[in-house]
This record gives sequence, C-alpha cells and structure tokens, in this order.
Amino acid sequence: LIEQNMTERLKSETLQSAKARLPGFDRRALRPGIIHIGLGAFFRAHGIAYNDDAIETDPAVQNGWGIIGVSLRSPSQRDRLAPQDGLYTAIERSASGDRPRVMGSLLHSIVAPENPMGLVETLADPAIRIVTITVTEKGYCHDPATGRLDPAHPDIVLDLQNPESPVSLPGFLIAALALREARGIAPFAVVSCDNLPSNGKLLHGLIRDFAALRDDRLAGWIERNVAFPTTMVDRIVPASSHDDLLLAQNLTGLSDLAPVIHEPFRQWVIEDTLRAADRPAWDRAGAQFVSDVEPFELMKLRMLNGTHSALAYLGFLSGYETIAQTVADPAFRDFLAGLWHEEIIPTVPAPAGTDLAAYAVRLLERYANPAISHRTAQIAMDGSQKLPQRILGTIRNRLKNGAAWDRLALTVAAFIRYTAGTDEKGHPIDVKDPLADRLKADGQANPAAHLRRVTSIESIFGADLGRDERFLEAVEAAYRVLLSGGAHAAVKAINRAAK
Ligand code: CS2
Repeated sequence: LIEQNMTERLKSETLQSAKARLPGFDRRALRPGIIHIGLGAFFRAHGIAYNDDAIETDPAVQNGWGIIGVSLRSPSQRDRLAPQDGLYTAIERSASGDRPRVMGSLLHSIVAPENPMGLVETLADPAIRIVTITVTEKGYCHDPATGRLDPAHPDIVLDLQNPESPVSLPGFLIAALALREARGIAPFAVVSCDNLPSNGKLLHGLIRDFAALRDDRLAGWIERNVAFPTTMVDRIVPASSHDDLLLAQNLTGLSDLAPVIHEPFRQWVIEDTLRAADRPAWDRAGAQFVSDVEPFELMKLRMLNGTHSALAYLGFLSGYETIAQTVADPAFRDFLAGLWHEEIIPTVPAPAGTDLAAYAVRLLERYANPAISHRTAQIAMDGSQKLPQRILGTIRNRLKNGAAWDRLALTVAAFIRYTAGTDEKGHPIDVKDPLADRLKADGQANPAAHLRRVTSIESIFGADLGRDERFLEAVEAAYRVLLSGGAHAAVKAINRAAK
C-alpha cells in the first residue's frame, strides 16, 4: 500500500510539483503509432528520449507517435510503470551533475505471455506504423555465428506449432504481419535497435526464414512490403539499481519505481528506407538518416562494444566492479589504447565524416564518466551472443591480414576464463549466459581440454575459428597466462611487450 501511495505521485496530475523537466506536450492528445518491444532501461533512455524530443518539436503534428511498450517475458517493468501512467524519470549523469527529465511518450505497457493473441491484435492495429525492438542479442532466436534463424530454438519450435499464440520475437512479428496481410492492412516498419551487425538486415533474414517455414505467399508479401531499416544505437545506460530510485526521488521530489540513468552522449543512425512521412521527426531530435548504416554499426560494435567486453572480462577478473574503475587504472588505459590503435581501428573503415582516433578519445571519456556506475558483470552477460560481432569478426580480419591480435586473444581467453565460473580468488561467478552450462569448466578437465571444448561451440566460434590452429594456439597461450598470473598481470605483460 505504501508503495502504491508513493507511485501514485508520478501520475500526470501530480507532476507539476516535480523538480524535473516535464514533457513539452499534452499527453492526453497523444495517440499510439509505435509499439516498442523490450522495456529494459536502454530504449527508455535512448529511443524514447528521441521520440519525446521529436514530439516536442511540433506536438500538433507529431501527436500520432505515442508508444505502447511490450515485455516479452516478465511483468516487472509494466508493474512498476502502470501505477505511474507510464511516466518515469530519465536522469542524465555526468561529472558536472544530474539532469532529471520526465519522459512522456510511453503510454502504457503490455506483458506478452499474459495475452499473446491480444498482443498480436494490438500489433495488427492499423494505427501502429512502426515496431521498434530492443530485446538484446539473445531475443532474436538466431545462431550468432551465422546470423540465421535457429530452427531448433525452443521458442521457435513452439511458435511453429502454435503460430497464433506466439512466444518469440520473430513469432509475434510474423503472426501480426500475417493478420495485417489477411485484413488488407499495410504492414508496420520493423526497426531493430539491438547491438547486432546490420540488425535490420539480420532480422529481415530471420523473418524471411521463419515465414518460408510457414507459408510462401506470406513470405512473398513480407518481402515486397515490409521495411527493416538497419540502425546503430548508442548511449551508455547501466541497469537501474535500488539506489537509483532514491536518487530520482531526491532529485525530483517524486517517487519513481522505474527511473533510468544515462550518460549525456547519444547517437542514433537509421537507414533512410524509413520515409519521413512514415515516422516521427526523430531527425529533428538529432537522429542521422543515412543510406548505409553498416560502417557506423561496424565502428560501434568493434570499437565500443568490443572494448567494453574486453574491459568487462579482464576488469572483472582483476577485481574491478565498474568500467569507470577499470579505466582509471593506467595499465588498463594502456591496454585499451593498444587494443584500439593496434588491433581494432585497422579493421574498421571510417564512416563518412568520422575520425576514428577522435572517436576513441571520446569513448575513453565516456567510459571514465565517474557518475555512471556501469558494472563489468552486466556487460559480461550473454558473452556467447556478443563475442561474434564484437571480437571474433575483428580477429578474422587480423588473421586474414597476418597482423598481430594479442589483446584480442587475451579478451577471448578472459571470456573463457570468466564463464568457466570461478574468479581469481576461487569464488563462484554468477555467469549469466544462455550457454552457461556448456561454458562452465568441468572440474576434471585440464585447461587445454576445457579450451578445446569451448572453442568447438560453433554458434560462437563458427565452423572456422575452432579448427584454426593459429587461433587455438594464441588463445591457449593467453589462457595459460591468465591462469598462472591473473588478468591484471596479463594486461601488464602485453603492455610491456608492446613498448
Ligand atoms: C554494453 C552495451 O552491456 C553491454 O554489453 O556493451 O550495452 C553498451 O553500453 C551500449 O551498446 C552503448 O551504446
């Protein structure tokens, strides 16, 4: 009850007392035009910020772009957001202070498993013209190494048996598109905002594979009519903690069970297949519409997410809890500079108008933001889904060119060391990964046997790397260094060797 009373205080009527920037439009005039799938902190701090800005540029014209949120699994976000009318505080944090803002374009939220057919109906509503998606890498039910649909994925198996009442992301999209096609309703555009290579193209391929398993005519209609723009999204948004609820309350004077904390920086690059008339004025909020997003995506996945994962595994094993703590260590700064300049940047074609060295400088500033507590353990999650596009593609480039990749090898070894499940003090690590069982070290096996077992997982390492002796030897050597002297010594040894 107390909780209920508190959350009541973020309802529209009581907002005026907030010490925060409020939505610059009348929420009562807002109508839904977008369904967003995946209610985690990221989209609420990124996409919704662009959307609120876009609506504010011209509320009378833009008010058809309210958002209905969807959780594919857990009711927890909806349960927090519903009593506060979908309103929540986004807090921009930097060394110079905190800037709270109440976000207004999320209308209400739906929990898919509570009524899957109801959600399919909502997705088929002609008013819905865009579906945006942040379900993280593992929500796509694909094989990360090949980018193709995994027909053996348990959710895909279920959805093929029971297409009208889906559970998976591809299942919901197909069911809703099928209904729209049958009713003669134009499709929605599908806008993936996850950190996957060519995310639009990838999702398009999954939907094509899935539709072909169901019905060729539907597959043809989707092929001819549905836009899947590729996007690059960027903003550092750590998972919210209990302390963040207190921070929000202290800053605004309002209770909020669903605040999000984010850095000042944001970037959204979207393929211009989405016509201006068919979307909110996200460009007026700073989103870039370009014909080729891939160079932006490659730069971001390799330079940001790749080094994030490297710092997460090596930093965690070295005893650091956050990215900011890790990069405050001069040994890690050296290592990171080498990783960027010697190993990653040579594999990245610069997107038009971008200087990669300056991009790296900016990234280091963002990582070092002392006000953002981005936990190494959070970034370490789901490594089996992340490594292929963040690290392994870069390694393939290096191998092809016969160039050095010591720091990338150490990163792969640190992933294997971390997911084996014990830290350097012998304490268990809570490994969160869909393949956790297969990554866990078996107490009986020797290190070389464990390494061979893990590198033979083709959904991570592909059919090539696990059989490439150059790859196996380098990763094994790095793994032995990690086991004998620990992660911090391994990082320092690489720095020394490079001098
Ligand atoms: C991070 C990303 O959690 C992770 O794996 O690397 O969430 C990263 O913070 C964002 O992609 C930044 O845009």
